Amino acid sequence: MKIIHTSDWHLGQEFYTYDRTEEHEAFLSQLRDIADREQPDALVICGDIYHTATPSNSVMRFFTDWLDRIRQACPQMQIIVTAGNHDSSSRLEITRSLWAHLGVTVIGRIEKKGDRPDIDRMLVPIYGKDGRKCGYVIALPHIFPNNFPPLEEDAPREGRRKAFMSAIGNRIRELNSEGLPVVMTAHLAIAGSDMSGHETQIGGLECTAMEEIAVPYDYLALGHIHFPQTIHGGRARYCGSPLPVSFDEHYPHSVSSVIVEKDRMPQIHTTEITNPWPVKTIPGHKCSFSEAIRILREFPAEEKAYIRVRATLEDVPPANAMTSAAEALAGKKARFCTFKWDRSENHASAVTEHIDADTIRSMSPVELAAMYYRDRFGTEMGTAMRSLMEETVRNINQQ
Ligand SMILES: [Mn+2]
Repeated sequence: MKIIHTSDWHLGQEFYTYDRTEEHEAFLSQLRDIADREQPDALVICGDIYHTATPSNSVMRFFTDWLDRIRQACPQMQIIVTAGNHDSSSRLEITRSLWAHLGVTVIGRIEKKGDRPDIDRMLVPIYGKDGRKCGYVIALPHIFPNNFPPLEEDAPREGRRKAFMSAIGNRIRELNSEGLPVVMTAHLAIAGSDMSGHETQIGGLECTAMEEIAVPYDYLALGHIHFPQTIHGGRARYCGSPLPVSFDEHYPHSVSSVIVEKDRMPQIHTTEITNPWPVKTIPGHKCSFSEAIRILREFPAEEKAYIRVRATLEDVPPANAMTSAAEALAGKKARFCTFKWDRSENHASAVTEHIDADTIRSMSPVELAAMYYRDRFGTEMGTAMRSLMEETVRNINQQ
């Protein structure tokens, strides 16, 4: 069985207020060409189709139109779409029954059949070009670790994920009497993976141990972590996001094609995606603010790029920082986005220098966050961020 494995499209993402349709279009037309050239049996899209749970009408239409174009490039290919943590699981399923007529299986969430979770709905038989069954895809969407449905009433929360995984394992063993290859999808963070480029640390409860996915799969197609990597001795892989979602994802992005055979190592090859608007941090070395602006002025006028300006912060950011950067790029194609401030050696961190446990106790969580923000980014936390923090604190207190 041959599959194309992709995830983390983040359609509808605005990058520092810039619209990314041009890049998403460039990616999807490359994906269409790959499907056309490789004619795989299945395409698995492992979560984070959209960047937000409420994508706009035009973004949803964009997805629909492109998924259909990709399908037409390889009509016998089955397409499996699962929800990621960024997607609304129920919104994704709105068009599920229509897509089913076109060989597209959409799984946003785990549904119930009677009083038990419907596991069979997630087990998708795949048919090859000769019309014969050539494997299975177990389409597991993103589920928060504590939200796995119980198999039996009153089953304790902590054990539910494990019980659910072994129920999937048992069912696929039962179904797959022919011994066909099995691909499983998941959108989660496997403990010990390389999380380079992710702004926030993923850890603790949010990580899943590899052994917890006790399902007899031949290839585990993962989404969630954007840095592409093969793990678990070659049997599991994060295909990575096809485009950078943040400035720290400045590595090659690709989609993976995988040949999966029973009891054999998957054969993986990747196709790099050409991005019309790469992310660039300028300059690539530490320097003063004025030096950074001087280098920015030399940026080629015709080059398309999202620009993050890197400069050393002596104290607080210069008042004219944004205007200086915008002026340095005036008349050029490049899009100025933000700054990355390096701390000067002699600039002490407010948090590490001036704070002790008693001070922390006397501060509200929001004040503490505001101080951290000031220290980390050299500027005040905005009102929107501040009210979001306050709302979060209120929610936590209520719970
Ligand atoms: Mn993602």
